[in-house]
Amino acid sequence: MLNIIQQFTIKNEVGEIRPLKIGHINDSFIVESKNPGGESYFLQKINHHIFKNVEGLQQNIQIVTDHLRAKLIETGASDIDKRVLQLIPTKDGKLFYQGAEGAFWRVYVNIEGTHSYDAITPELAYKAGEAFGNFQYMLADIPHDELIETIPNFHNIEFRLEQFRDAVKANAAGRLEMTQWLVDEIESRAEEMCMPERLFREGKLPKRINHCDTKVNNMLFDVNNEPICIVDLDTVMPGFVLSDFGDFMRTAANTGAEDDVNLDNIGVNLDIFEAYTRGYLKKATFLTPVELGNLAFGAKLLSYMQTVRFFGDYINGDTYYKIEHQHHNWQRSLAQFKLLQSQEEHFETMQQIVFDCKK
Ligand code: GN1
Ligand code: MG
Repeated sequence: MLNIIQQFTIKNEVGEIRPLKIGHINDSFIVESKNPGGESYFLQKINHHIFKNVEGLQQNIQIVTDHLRAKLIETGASDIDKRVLQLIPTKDGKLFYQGAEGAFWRVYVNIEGTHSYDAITPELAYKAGEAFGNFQYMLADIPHDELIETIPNFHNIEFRLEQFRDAVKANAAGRLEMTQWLVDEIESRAEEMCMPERLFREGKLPKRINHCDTKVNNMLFDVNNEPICIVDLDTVMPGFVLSDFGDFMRTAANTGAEDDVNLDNIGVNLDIFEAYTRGYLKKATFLTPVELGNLAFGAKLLSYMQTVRFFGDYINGDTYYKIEHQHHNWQRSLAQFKLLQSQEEHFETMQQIVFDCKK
């Protein structure tokens, strides 16, 4: 590990290197400085089986962070180094290092004095809504063809359903016998869930630059509990704003955990839903009536999509997400499906909240 970090243009002598237990895809480490108070680093091993074009991925992140930094300078923001991620190049000027064994690595400056949450209060959700709304606003003028789709069709539910149906057909891990009922639940909603893709083809729903992984824990808060930086920029790409709105609700406006083993814990948290919506709409002033009218649908869509993705991975024999135990992907699928059912039950209320927050 020491050999890897030394390939990058870091300023300080390296101290302790600690693995972090975050994310389902990449492996992350904090690299401390040996000198007290010196800059520390966030080292990641990029999962190149999932991000197949690492060069394009890193280029995207550089474009996005440069753009955000320029916007922050323009608006006279303070503490810019805390507000936007900064990639550290290698000694030969590249944005990643490929180790001898084929693994790909990257390094960011670690933003100190910040924390993240897996569960938040309505007060913080309001601030998070403003921050994600502002993030979309700041990225709105990056020309779409400057960014690659780091994972093609990432939040395209038609594509995700195609992959899912292939998994069901192959039944590679022999896990369908006990789980067929959930395949049926997914299929019975498929037509409804593909609505945004149809609206897009009809020219009624635009694509904008999205984060595409607005999990609540991808936002860093400072010591005063103000959102300071949005992290995990791997999937920033054009998509529907419904995705970013929905993914935040999937992870934050849930009374249980993403993989809660006790399904009774799971349900929509309407206070968080309301607070986030209010914050988001304050900043996302660019939304069209069709986007607004479908935000609540976005919450259902992202729970549905995540059910499809976790369950598809379970059927395939766990080839995509990191798991902590044998049936983890099944547990996650059940938890996400339970959230979807609760969102379906409260759909009219969620729609009304969006409508009231817009007034
Ligand atoms: C993955 O690795 P992480 O936690 O940032 C996934 C997201 C899923 C999420 C589910 C590249 O994100 O799309 O929503 O797990 N990222 C990728 O928690 O597939
Ligand atoms: Mg991510």
